[in-house]
Amino acid sequence: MNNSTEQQFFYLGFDLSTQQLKCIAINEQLSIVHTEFVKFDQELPKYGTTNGVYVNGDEVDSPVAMWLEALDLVLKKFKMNGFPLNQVQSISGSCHQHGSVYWSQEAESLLANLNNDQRQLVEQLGKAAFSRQNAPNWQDHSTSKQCKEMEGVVGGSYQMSRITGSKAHLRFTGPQILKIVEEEPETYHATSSISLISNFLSSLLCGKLIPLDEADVCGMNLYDISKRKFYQPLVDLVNEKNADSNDDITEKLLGNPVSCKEPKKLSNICQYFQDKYGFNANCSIFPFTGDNLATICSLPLQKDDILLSLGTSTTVLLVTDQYKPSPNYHLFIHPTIPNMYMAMICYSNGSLARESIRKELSNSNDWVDFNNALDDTNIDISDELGIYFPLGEIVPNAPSNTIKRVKFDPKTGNILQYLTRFDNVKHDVKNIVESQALSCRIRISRLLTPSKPSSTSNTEDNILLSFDADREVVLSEYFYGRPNRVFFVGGASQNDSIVKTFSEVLGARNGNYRLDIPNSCALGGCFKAIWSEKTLIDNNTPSFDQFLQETFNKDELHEVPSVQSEQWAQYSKKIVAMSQLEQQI
Ligand code: XUL
Repeated sequence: MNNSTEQQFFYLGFDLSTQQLKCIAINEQLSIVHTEFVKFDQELPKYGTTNGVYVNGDEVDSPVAMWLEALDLVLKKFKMNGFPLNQVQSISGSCHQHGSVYWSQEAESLLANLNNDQRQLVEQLGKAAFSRQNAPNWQDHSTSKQCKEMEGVVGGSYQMSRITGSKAHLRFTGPQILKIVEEEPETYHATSSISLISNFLSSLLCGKLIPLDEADVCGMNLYDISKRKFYQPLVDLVNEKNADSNDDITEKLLGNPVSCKEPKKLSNICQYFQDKYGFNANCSIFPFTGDNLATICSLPLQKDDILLSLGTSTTVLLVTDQYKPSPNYHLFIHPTIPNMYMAMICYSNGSLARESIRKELSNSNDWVDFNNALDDTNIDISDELGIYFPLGEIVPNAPSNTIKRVKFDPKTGNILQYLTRFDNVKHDVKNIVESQALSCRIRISRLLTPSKPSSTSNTEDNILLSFDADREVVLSEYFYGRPNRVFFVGGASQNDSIVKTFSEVLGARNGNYRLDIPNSCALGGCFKAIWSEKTLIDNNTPSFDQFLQETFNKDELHEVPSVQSEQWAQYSKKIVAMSQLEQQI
């Protein structure tokens, strides 16, 4: 140990993603002091995974044993590189969402008896601790039948989203478990407990089975978010399908999840990790959560703040206190701020769609021509709208190669004409970025704190829209909400013109920022670990968002230049047209 690390306290954040296990250590100032990772395909080749998974038709899963090996390996790297694990005060982390691990009847005693007898985790738990050796992965899409069965019980997609925060999704854990009940009854019967990946990892560190995390449980389609308990008719469905035994799914899920209302220490790190890696016996383990949920913990995000990832796909994460579910997005309980939720919208089309227009515009490999067109105020698209989905889209649900261009009446928003081309590809440049941003704005606006309509917005309260397939929403609900701040991350967040357009359409009141957070999931785990530990020691520790606000290094945030957020009102005119266009898909 060198002088600089002497007497200091550290906090670890794990990130078990599909392709690697990463672990980061931070100090009291929230600075990263050490990082280690294990890449599954490259460093554990004997499992023969590709990008961390096995793909078999529409089934996608990962070997649980590989994750056990990765946990030992990543900690071994910390130790070999001389990191003082005995100075780690607390640990939390994140894992990819929706995957499920099936523990055997022996799991509990095997976990309780883990010891440093030279054998690795994989040798001590091995096959015996699991009734199913592979964990279904979020990329699995083999559960259409189960999604239909589950939505049949609750009365459709809107009802499902109202109760569980999301409509039924193929990757969600409820449909995945139901499929195992139906297709692998022996496996299900041999299963003592089922965990998400998040409480699988915390169970290993605690040496005992840990219940689900209440934020991550919202990715299962089983939890009634308003009532904060499993939704009985869905529980009954799973139990009834398993007619051969009296197994109760809620018992297998280890009862009530661990509440996120206040930090809850799960236990100290178990003896195995103390003996093998030198962890302090008092090192606390706090609940692990899902990767997207940890991402919002990596920044001082407050109510109405948005984290917008402009990557190959587009992902919107929003902190909200409005529980207004819709089949268009997901709502999860916030992992660290009581009475808040995280909304998530996942689009499949992002940078690839923009790139295809860029290629139509010019042969150049850079974005100069594209950006010049986007910034050109002489190109008027105020009565035009275009949507561009070269890939099949999630919201709105659309097959691949859905591309539509229209002219509409700017006074009413009514579509006047469908076009095969605009006069010039430059119009497509402006339309693609604008419509991508507008789609985000429309879908988040009902979740933002409602405010008075701006004087320029021409609201027609009696016009009804139906973005939400099962019910209609008053148009004005889409006009009033404006984000507090928008934080842009991902590849295109470096493009001034794209980010400026998104910022103007979204109309944040208190600034638009961009930043680089390559370690967001693991960092979210670190921040949760340090804040939880401090709150338990000192009751006066500020709330999670205040704590980060005070401690976060502001130098990492870069303000987006020259945004005119008052442009926001003019885009309201396009909302009716967008609604009509989407309904034609
Ligand atoms: C979210 C989702 C993915 C996984 C893997 O619903 O399926 O983001 O969490 O990252």
